[in-house]
Amino acid sequence: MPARVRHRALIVVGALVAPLAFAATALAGNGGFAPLAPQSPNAEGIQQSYLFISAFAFAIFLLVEGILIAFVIRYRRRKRPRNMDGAQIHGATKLELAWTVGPVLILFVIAAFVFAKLPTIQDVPAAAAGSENLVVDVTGTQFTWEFRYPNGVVTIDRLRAPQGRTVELRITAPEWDVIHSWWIPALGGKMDAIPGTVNKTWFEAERAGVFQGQCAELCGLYHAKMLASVEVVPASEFDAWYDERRAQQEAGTSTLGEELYEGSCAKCHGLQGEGGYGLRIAGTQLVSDEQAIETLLRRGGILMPPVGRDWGQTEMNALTAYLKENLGG
Ligand SMILES: [Cu+2]
Repeated sequence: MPARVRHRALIVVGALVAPLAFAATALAGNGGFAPLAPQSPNAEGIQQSYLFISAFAFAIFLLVEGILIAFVIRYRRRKRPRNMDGAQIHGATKLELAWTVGPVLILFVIAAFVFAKLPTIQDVPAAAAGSENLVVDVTGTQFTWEFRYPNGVVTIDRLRAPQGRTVELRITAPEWDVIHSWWIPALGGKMDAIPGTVNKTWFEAERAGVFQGQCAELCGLYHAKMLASVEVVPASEFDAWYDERRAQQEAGTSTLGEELYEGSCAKCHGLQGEGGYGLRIAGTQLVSDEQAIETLLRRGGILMPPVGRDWGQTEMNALTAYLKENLGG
């Protein structure tokens, strides 16, 4: 083999082997290429579509690569001089028809399957007689998820939900914010949180547990910290918590202040207010001045977004009390 050819061959082999070597790490890192085990009917519909399409993709991959390898071997140069063309082949009507009609049929079958699944994925199921869907307003703000329940309960970054009951999510972002995307893979597909628009999605968790997710639309500096989780608990436990949390919120004894601090403030200012991307706030005069804090949260600062612009007085009071108690001078 001439040196130049050998050199090229090495590069080609290297380029082929490297992805194989990294594939194992990638596989170990994300737990596999398949979606998480679905825990809600809409997530099941998504997984079935994923597997259905993957079966075709895998079969086509095997077919194409198999033929490619067979042809490379069958029609290799052998003793023909390097500068001489191989045999020219023209026309194979049946074959050409087959490779045109085949893909069209495959695409048709895939489209039909996905359209048949779409209602299960998209449409919020009607509530059974005697029960109601739980409707939660979800707002994505740089870099926090806020959940607002019909009875006024507010939670941050973690949505609590009853097992076996349909939870309808109305997802949006404030007018002054950017686009985010709600995504808890085990409980369904992504849904964009767009300023000024309300998008709907839903889930009905089949078992209790905590399901993790994360903002799926690059939304700024701390996009990666915009995590979300759904904690599914048995329905009776949920009902008890729901009423208790409301009472606590009204009495000012809930953990809302802490949740707001960790969700909205700590990502930039540090868990102890020690500073990070944002300024150090621990021990400053500001944190003990409710009025100044409220003004700052509602209007924003030079680099700080107005994270509290749309907060109610409950949230504002919860946060100012938390700040004063925990980070005050
Ligand atoms: Cu985001």
